[in-house]
Amino acid sequence: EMTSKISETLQQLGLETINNGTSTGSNWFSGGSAIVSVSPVDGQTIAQVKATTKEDYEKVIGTAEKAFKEWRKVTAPQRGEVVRQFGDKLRANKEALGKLVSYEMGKSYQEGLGEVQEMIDICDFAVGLSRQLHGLTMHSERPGHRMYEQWHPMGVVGIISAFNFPVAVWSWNTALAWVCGDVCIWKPSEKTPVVSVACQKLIAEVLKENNLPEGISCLITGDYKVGEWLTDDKRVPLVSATGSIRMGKIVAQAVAARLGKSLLELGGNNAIIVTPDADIKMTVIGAVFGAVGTCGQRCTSTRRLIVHEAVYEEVKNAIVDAYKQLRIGDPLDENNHVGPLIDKDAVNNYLDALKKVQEEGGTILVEGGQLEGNGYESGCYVKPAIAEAKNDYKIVQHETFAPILYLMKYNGSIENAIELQNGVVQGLSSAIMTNNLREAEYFLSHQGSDCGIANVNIGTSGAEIGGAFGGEKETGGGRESGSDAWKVYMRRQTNTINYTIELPLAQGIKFDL
Ligand code: UN1
Repeated sequence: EMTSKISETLQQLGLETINNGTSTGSNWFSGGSAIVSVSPVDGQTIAQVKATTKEDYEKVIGTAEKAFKEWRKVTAPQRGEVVRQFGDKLRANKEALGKLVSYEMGKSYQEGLGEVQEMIDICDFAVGLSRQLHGLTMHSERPGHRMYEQWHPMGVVGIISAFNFPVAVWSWNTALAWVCGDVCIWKPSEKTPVVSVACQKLIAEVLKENNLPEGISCLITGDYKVGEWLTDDKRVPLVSATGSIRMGKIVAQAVAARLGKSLLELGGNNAIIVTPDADIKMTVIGAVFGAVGTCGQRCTSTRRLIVHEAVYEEVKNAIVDAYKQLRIGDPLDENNHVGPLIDKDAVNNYLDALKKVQEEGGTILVEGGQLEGNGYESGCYVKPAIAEAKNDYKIVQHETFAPILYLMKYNGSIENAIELQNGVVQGLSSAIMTNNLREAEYFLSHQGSDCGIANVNIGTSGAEIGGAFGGEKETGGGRESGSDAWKVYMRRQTNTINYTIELPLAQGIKFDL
């Protein structure tokens, strides 16, 4: 049954009948077992969504393949127009969707709205892109020949997304894939199925209003097994996956085994380097938001603070003081800074990490722990913690998806800080706080940060959609969202046209008949 807190929101999103499976925007979800969505905010059941069966999956794939044949005939700017309309639907439903994201995932209402804003922004970006999917023209080595390249749609794109950005990451993929002429099958996290049904419903409305096939946007739900159907499926030329390194390695191998393409956005272990020339006030805001925002559950969350010895005590005291101000509680209450973790497993991982850092020799600076009592009934609320630790501790090398910040010291020059910062298997986001031009430029140079994202005087999280988002090493190498990330959703074709009555061969080869 629905809780009073969210029933109005579900109604606004047209999901009042979600529990009998009729409001998914598709009628394939018949046979599967129920996935129960429980809010980490108050432990209440939001709704049940039926899992996709293998039979359902075959229907979905068939529908998607058929839709692709239609969709690729629609011109790219016209596809952009459909994405523009989807952006408008999101604008009209921003508050309701943002609230549902907040309630189902546990991030603050502000962040829920911010997530929907990212969706709107990527739609706008994709609309512009729909007239700019251009290739290059080359000079042929043969006389009377013209050579150029064009980008064609790829087909069915599989999208596996994580609970932490339950709707935005889907939209970064779909908005681009759609203008590129692809159709999408989305496998959201089984921890956040209701928001995915809400999104599917909105796009299904847009497609219907435009007399376009529903299969342009498909939703499948369930656990990793449902994801495996996608990764193993030759009919899915591209699989975009966001999640843990462990999951990414499985996806990458399965997709590679059939020589498909994958786009991976996996774990981060993001650090801020704080130099002697850092603005301490800015550092505190950037580091605290980076470490505790979204309860430490962003890929870009700040995990490590690498502080120069000259400012170490000052920075340490300022951050510890700032943590005293943090209000933890219901994320829908705008007075709170930190909401819950996604579920009790996440709480256990967090507690385990705190234990491990101490076993390895770390010192707790800000005590963590699970919160109990009034307002914390879901069992998912924890205290953001800080530990002094060494970079080579096993637990520091590991991404714990929780608000734990590791503080470490560096001596001497910026090179030493960069060695620590790069000394992890992940390579997503990084930042330096400095007013020293030499240090900033060194950090950004080829000798500097090895991450996909490198920032100066801002934190590690909060990347804008206009840039390419993703990272190196075990982060998986994929790039989503802005810049030229669209290219991964298309296939490149090189075309050479001979407009003479001769047939000269390339490389000057003579072949006389
Ligand atoms: C993620 O955590 O998966 O940069 C994505 C940020 C957001 C996206 C994070 N714009 O923090």
